[in-house]
Amino acid sequence: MPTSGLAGRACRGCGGQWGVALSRKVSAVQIDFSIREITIKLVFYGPALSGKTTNLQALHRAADPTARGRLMTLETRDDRTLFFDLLPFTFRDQSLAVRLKVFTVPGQVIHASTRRLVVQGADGIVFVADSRVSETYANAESFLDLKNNLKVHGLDVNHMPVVIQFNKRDLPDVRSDAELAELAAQGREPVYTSVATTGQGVVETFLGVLQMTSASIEREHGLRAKFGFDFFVFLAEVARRLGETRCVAELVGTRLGGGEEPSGKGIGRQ
Ligand SMILES: Nc1nc2c(ncn2[C@@H]2O[C@H](COP(=O)(O)OP(=O)(O)OP(=O)(O)O)[C@@H](O)[C@H]2O)c(=O)[nH]1
Ligand SMILES: [Mg+2]
Repeated sequence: MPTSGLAGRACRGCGGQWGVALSRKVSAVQIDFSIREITIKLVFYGPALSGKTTNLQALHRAADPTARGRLMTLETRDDRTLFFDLLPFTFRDQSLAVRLKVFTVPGQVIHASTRRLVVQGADGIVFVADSRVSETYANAESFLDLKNNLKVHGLDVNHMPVVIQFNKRDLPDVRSDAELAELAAQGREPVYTSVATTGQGVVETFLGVLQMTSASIEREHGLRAKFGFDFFVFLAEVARRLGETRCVAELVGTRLGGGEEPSGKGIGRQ
C-alpha cells in the first residue's frame, strides 16, 4: 500500500550519450561524459485537471529567462493537455552542464498510452494530487496508474525520487492540513501543499523533487568525485534562478513528512 495518503481511506475497492541503467532501477539518467553534460528528466504526474500544466506555467514565469527554455504545451480548447508539456532548463558551472527536462503527462483517462510513454526514463516524479475531498479516489487511481506505468519501464515507485503535491489549497472542501500531515507521516514521500495558480508552493515542490533526484544520482554516479560537481551548489543556483531569496533547506523544509526509506504504511500505494 502506498504512501502519503493518495489512495487510502476513500479508496473504493480497491558516448556519446547513453542511459545508465541503475542496479536498483532508480532511473536511467543520461550522462554524456564527452561534453560533460547530464540530462535529468522530471515528470509531473497526476489525475486530470489537478494542476500539472499550471505548475509548469508557474515555474516558467518564475524562472530567469537565461535558464529556461520555451514552455511547449499542446492543449485542447478546454485547457486539457492532449499530449504532454515540456519545460527545459539549462544550468552550467565550470565542471558540468545540467539540462533539466520537465514534463507533464495528460491526466485524462483516455491518454493512458501517452502517460506510459512520458514516464519512460524519468529520474524523479512530482505527483500532483487534487486536494478536494471529492478527488480522493481519482488521486488514488492515478497513483496506481503511475506505479504500473513505471513498472512497465522496469522502474519501482518505492525506489524512485517521488514527491507529492496537494494542489488547489485555495478551494473549499479540501482535505485539512491536519489530515495531510497525518498522511505524510505515514508515507515515504515528502508532501508539499500548493496553489499553483498563484505559484504558492510550486518552487518548493520543484526544489524538493530536485533535491531527492540529485541525491539519488550522486549516490549512483558519484559526480562529485568524477567531475567535481557539487549538487548543493547546483540546487542553490536553481533556487536563485527561480527568483528565490530563501535558501534550499528552507524551501525544501516546507514539506510535510517523508523519509529516505519506504515505510509501507501510508495510503495511496497499492
Ligand atoms: N483554484 C485553483 N485552480 C487551479 C489550481 N491549479 C490549477 N487550477 C486550475 O485547474 C484547471 C486545470 O489545471 P491544469 O494545470 O490544466 O490541469 P492538468 O493537471 O494539467 O490537467 P490535464 O492536462 O487534463 O491532465 C485550470 O483551470 C487551472 O487554472 C489551484 O491551485 N487552485
Ligand atoms: Mg495539463
